[in-house]
Amino acid sequence: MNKTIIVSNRLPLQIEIDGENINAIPSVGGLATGLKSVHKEGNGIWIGWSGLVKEEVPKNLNSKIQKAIKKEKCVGVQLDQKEVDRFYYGFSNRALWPLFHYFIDYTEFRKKTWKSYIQVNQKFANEIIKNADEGDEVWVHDYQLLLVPSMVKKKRPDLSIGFFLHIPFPSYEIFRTFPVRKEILEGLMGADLIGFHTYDYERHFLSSIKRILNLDVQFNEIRFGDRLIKVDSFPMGIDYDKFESSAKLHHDGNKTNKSEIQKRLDQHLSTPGTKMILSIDRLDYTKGIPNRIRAFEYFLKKYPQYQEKVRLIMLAVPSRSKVPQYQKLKKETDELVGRINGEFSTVSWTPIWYFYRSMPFENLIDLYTSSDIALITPVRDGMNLVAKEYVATRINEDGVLLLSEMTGASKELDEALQINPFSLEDIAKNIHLALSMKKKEQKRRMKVLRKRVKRYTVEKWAQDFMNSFQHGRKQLSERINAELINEDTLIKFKSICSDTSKKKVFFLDYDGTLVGFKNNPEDAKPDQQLLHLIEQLAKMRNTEVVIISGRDKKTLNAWLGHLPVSLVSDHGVFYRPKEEKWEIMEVLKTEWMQNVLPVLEKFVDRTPGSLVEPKKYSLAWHYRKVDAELAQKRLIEIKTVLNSFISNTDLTMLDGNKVIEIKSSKVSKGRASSQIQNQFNFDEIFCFGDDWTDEFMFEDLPEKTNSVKVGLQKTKAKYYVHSPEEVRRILKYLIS
Ligand code: GDG
Repeated sequence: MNKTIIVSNRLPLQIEIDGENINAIPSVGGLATGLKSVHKEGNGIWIGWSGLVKEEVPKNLNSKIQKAIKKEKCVGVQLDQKEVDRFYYGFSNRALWPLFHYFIDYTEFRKKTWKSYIQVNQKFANEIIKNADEGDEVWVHDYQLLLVPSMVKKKRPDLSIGFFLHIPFPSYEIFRTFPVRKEILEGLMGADLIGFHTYDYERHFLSSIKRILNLDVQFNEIRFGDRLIKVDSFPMGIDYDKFESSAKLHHDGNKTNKSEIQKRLDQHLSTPGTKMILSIDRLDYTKGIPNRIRAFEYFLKKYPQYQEKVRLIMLAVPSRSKVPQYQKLKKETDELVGRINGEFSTVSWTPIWYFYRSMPFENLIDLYTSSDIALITPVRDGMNLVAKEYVATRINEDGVLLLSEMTGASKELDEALQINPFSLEDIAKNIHLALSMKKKEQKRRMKVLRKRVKRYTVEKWAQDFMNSFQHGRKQLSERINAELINEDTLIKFKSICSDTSKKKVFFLDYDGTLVGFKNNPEDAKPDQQLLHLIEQLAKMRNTEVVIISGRDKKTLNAWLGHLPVSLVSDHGVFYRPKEEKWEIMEVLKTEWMQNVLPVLEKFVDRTPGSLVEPKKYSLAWHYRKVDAELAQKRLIEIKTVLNSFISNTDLTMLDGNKVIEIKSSKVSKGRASSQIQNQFNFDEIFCFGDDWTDEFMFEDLPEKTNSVKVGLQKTKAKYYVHSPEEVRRILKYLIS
């Protein structure tokens, strides 16, 4: 049975060293809960860093620590202090984190940290490769490991790789500023499924893929070489039951055994008419903390009736305190809280209670259940689980959630009061609205919110991702109805070729079959190696080679005319039998071109990067260099316009690889290859092609044909291979 390997920067455990004793204490965080069924209950393993740097671990305890980690079904990736400083604090948290959260000014690109990021990602990849058995599934998490998918896929194409990004993916205009934008995207292209919290992040990512890597995207699938990469959104949820049941327990619990925090909260709430506003986050500049404090100050000034009645409780958990921007934020927050408390406090009231620390889970529940309002104001946040946790603890269906529209959670939590975190006016107005909201309205909203958070939990999220992952694997095997060429097929082909008594023919498409696609059509000129290969093939006893292409005869002549092969140009309009002159295969009318050409030229005027290629018997509109999104739009327009031109004619419109071609429906590679076959009646036929125009050959040639598709699309061919390089390897083997 295949296993799943989960990979994240940090392992879901904490190592405690007590003298010679080592304890690996499992974390109870959301991710660990969501992945429990895949990890501990399945036969999975989790690969990551233990949180201890090499220098901290006494040498004699190393193997003990690894053992303790292994007991938790985990595998440790060891990092030293320099690696943590450069890979984690440096590149991950001083370059990627700010960039992905739209803080371009904070984004520091340094070659040294980038090098370390590559090297540590390779370390993770090596550990995966070491631990993976044939056909395993690998699920990689988050921005610290963006290069891991490709590093693994390169060495182990048998593994299915999923990737989930927990933070936003920024818009193309932000992402394009990053010096290693291309390398980052290429790093992800090893994955088979890429998940984001929201559709917005998905579309930003696809936009960068189209523009920076110039790849083909259809709906939510990226064509990468011969692979299809699926991109989708999976909004992460929480362990709902844990929060709800803790809140119930808190509600029904022993009233005499209250925590210190709860006693303080009760004291404040004991005065009639008093209310509490809560915020919880890591002290991070993405969380909009200074704006929140300023907005609260503005609120107290604008609505003075709430002074001495309303209190803001702010729990800010220390985070990345080694990074200067976080130190600056800490200072700013301290000063703001100090100033406002100094300005507004009275003998019995301080407006802001500020805790700069982390609290035990039970105290979080005290805070959530005692607060009338949760004020969540990030300027950017991938999801924000605090918002969902607040909702889950509101067992009486009261309370109001004020949620920044810049969080991923805002896409799902429609019934929250949504705020623009950059507008103090908007925040203050909504605090006022929340404080004066009737219980009935609070309940109406909270009911809907709770239903959503309860339904889509973290377990459901993990399940959904895994299902989509496995579905993708199944779909791939169904999509390819042809058989991958293996050693047995090669032996069969070879024995056909060795039988000199039989008349054999090779119908070979050119672009995409013998040479890979190039951005510039002229760059696909055959190299010496290819010319030699075709020549040798054509010199085999009793063997004909026919190069059959959509290209014009001038190009074919110039590139391949000197070889002892037959040539078919323009999809089957012209034919040059071996060592003879060009002849016409189909007599075609061309008057229609005068009407269609101006239409295509108009499209060229309006579509930068596109061009018209007038051929002798057809017209082609190329859009390979057009901005991907504009191309999509224009394609719909041009097809509509052209369809009206060609209805009731014998013209047809072919939708090719970044080209639309109008030509007579009397011409096709299928018709041309069949004509040649009928003329010579070959005993054995080989046919290699990669796109839809070659499908006509696969369909029209006799049943006995050994037809080979290059690429993973659905096909009528019997066999398939992955790339033109493989075609060349096969042909080389046949002539050897
Ligand atoms: C990243 C993305 C995305 C907080 N203080 C204490 C404490 N917490 C817990 C909360 C919550 C978690 O930490 C914070 O999660 P968030 O989602 O709000 O934010 P990030 O840490 O920035 O997480 C974020 C998330 O990944 C998941 O994909 O939603 O957008 O930035 O669970 O309860 N827990 C305890 N004591 C505290 O003092 N015990």
